[in-house]
Amino acid sequence: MKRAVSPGSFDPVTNGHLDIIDRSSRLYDEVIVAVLINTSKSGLFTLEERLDMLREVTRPYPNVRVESFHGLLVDFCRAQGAAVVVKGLRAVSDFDYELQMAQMNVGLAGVETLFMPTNPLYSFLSSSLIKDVAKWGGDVSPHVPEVVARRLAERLAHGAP
Ligand code: COD
Repeated sequence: MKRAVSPGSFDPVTNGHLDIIDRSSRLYDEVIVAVLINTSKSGLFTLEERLDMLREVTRPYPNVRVESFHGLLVDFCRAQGAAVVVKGLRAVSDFDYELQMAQMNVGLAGVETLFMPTNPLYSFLSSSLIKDVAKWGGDVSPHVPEVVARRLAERLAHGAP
């Protein structure tokens, strides 16, 4: 079975992430969306909330499963039997750091990275931009799944930073 991991913080998942997950699901038998448990950085959404949103938006994909991980991504890949990580590339600015991580991951464990060019419709999207726009009352509904737009509105209405 050809299995790939699509990792990230997903705080929250955007249409850009979802596009990469959708396209990966056509290339691999199974795609594991892996949410990093980052104890040193608190996000807008808790880990459980991110997992919930991801599980809801990936429900139409029978070969996509959502998990969390901590520590090294390559250890998670090894434990899951995945030899490939899929990453979306938005711009040259993404490339420098992504290349370093990809080379490190090959060196550490022979885990390869497939870089998928972003869909031009979503090339400007990031979770932080979405949170910033939503925080100031901008309409993010064209850029995120419906469940995310709803949760953002609820969270920000309750006074989160
Ligand atoms: N279009 C296309 N792709 C996109 C878009 C978009 N609009 N937005 C995001 N993406 C893709 C990118 O590939 C990105 O890498 C991925 O989605 C996730 O994005 P984020 O912002 O949710 O997540 P990041 O960048 O914070 O995630 C970083 C990781 C968790 C993948 C990384 O830190 C990691 O692997 N950490 C584990 C620790 C580790 O192994 N460290 C050593 C690395 S060598």
